[in-house]
Amino acid sequence: MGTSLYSRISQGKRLTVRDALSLFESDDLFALGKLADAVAVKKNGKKAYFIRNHHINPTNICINRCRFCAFSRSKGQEGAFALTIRDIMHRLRTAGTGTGISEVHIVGGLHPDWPFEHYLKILSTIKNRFPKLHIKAFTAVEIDYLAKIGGLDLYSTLVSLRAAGLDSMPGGGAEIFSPEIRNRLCPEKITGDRWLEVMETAHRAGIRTNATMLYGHIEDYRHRVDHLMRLRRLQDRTGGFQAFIPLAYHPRNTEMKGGYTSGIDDLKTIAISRLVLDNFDHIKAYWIMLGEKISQLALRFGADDIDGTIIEEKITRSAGGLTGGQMTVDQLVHLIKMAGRTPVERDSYYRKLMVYK
Ligand code: V47
Ligand code: SF4
Repeated sequence: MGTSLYSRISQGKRLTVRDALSLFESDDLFALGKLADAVAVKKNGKKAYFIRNHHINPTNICINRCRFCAFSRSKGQEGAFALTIRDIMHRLRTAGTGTGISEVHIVGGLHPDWPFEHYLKILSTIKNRFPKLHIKAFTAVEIDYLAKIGGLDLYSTLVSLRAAGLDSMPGGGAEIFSPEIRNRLCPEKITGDRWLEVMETAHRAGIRTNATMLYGHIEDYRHRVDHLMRLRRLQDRTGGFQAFIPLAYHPRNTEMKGGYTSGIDDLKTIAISRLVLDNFDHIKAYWIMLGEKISQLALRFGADDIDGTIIEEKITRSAGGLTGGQMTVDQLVHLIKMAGRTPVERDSYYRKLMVYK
């Protein structure tokens, strides 16, 4: 890394496309980590956040069948599943017992037969039974689909979902925005521009969301930088994103094959995200995809959040995730403390629930 870039970053100057590319091309991982760590500490102190959460995937039946997705199935195919609302409630009751989860994260496939009302019913049934549970549900891809099947515009779709119980939205489905890569990864999926439009509309409707980037497959650094810049531009306009989560590609059981990402690339991507996305408060090192040890290191390379207890995660596991599906609060607290950070249990809006000294 050149000295002028180093000093510009230290002074908090906004990175250009060219700067970001040269960071990706640099081998100076330690300098990069130090810069990103300084930004993270400036934004969030020495805190590292986690949440008690539970994931529910209502169905893996999906009309899109993205090439990197090992989770989805076609209707009638072996391994296809669709939970009833009773099943969902049963899972929530068991997950909530004794663990005190504060958030449920619901994402799934685009089911060919479920009507819009079914999604409203999922939300309202959960909300009626667990009024304090925060519902983070449906990626921008699902919201676009719900608007289509419900025959409403995006804004009205989001308002109806919110009235039924939706509190915020996760960041999935972003993949890589650039059409040349996206068309090869997931030709059936909404475009990058449409993903951004859904998020912009959600932010305008007062719904906070996250953003992700799937990396380590067929893209190159230019595409990652383009992706980050588009997110930064939208965030400048709306301020509605809470956290950015780089998602490391997992190749097992997918049509695309390829290898796992390297730990070096994972840390680099976390650090550069922290530096480029100067208008995002939080960078999340999603431990279930990065593995426990890399996510721990990531807490010293720019990340300030490692997601949560996550009981029953299926998307990563279907694609060869190397970690188990659950960590206890004690394990998360230990992992964070060993990284030299203060564990803070948060709610879905990053308000502190408990600080573990
Ligand atoms: O949209 C699918 C990705 C996403 C694979 O917002 C894969 O807090 C790697 O978005 N290898 C879902 N990734 C997960 C997601 C997420 C996770 C945790 C927290 C939040 C949040 C969001 O997983 C999908 C897709 O981009 N994905 N297949 C795969 N083989
Ligand atoms: Fe369907 Fe999402 Fe998997 Fe694509 S990534 S096939 S949209 S479940």
